Amino acid sequence: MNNTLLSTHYNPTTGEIIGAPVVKRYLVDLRGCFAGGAAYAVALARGNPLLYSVASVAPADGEGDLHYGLGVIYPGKIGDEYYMTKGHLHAWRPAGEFYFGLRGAGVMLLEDEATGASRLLPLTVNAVVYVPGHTAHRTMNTGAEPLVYLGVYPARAGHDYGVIAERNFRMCVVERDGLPVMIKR
Ligand code: PAN
Ligand code: ZN
Repeated sequence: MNNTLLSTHYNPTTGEIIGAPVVKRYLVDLRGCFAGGAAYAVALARGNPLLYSVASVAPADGEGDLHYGLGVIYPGKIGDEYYMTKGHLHAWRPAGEFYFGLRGAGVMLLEDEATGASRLLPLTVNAVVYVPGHTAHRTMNTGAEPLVYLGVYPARAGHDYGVIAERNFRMCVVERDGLPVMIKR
C-alpha cells in the first residue's frame, strides 16, 4: 500500500493532483476516433492540440482495491464533433466505474459490448454517471470551458483500447443546433 496516496487533494479547476502521473492525449493520438475523417485531417494539418489529460492515483493493488483518475478534456471541436477521449472497455470486463462531474459540461457515450445498445448521458457538475461492466465508454466536452471529472474503478480494471481502435463506437456525437446529439456513424 502506498501511504502517500491514501489521502490526496485534487484541483477541480485545473484537474491536477500533485504527484500523480499524468497521461496527455493530443489530436494525433485520436486518429480514427472522429467520424469526420476530412475535418480531422484539416485540423491535424493546422496543429496538434492537447485534447485531454488524465492524472491517475493507484493507492493499492489488492483484489477489491480501487483506483481513480482525474480527467480534463479541453473545449473544442473537430468539424461538428466535440473533443473526446479515445474510449475503452475495461480489460477485466466485469469492472464498472463511477464518473463524477466536477467542472464544465459534457456527455458520456456508453455502449454495451454484447448488444451494441448505446446511451448518451450528461456529465455536468455534480452529476454521477455509472458505467456498468462490459460497457465501452467515451467522454466528450460539449461546453466552452474545460470538463473536469473523476473516474473511480476497480484496481484490476485495466484499459482495453484495442476493440475501439479496431471498430470504434457504433454511434458518434455531433453538435446540432448547439446541442449534443447521438447519431449512427
Ligand atoms: C477514465 C479514462 C479517461 C480517459 O479514467 O481513462 O477518461 O479516457 P481514455 O482512457 O479512454 O483515453 C476511465 O474510464 N478509466 O477507467
Ligand atoms: Zn474506464
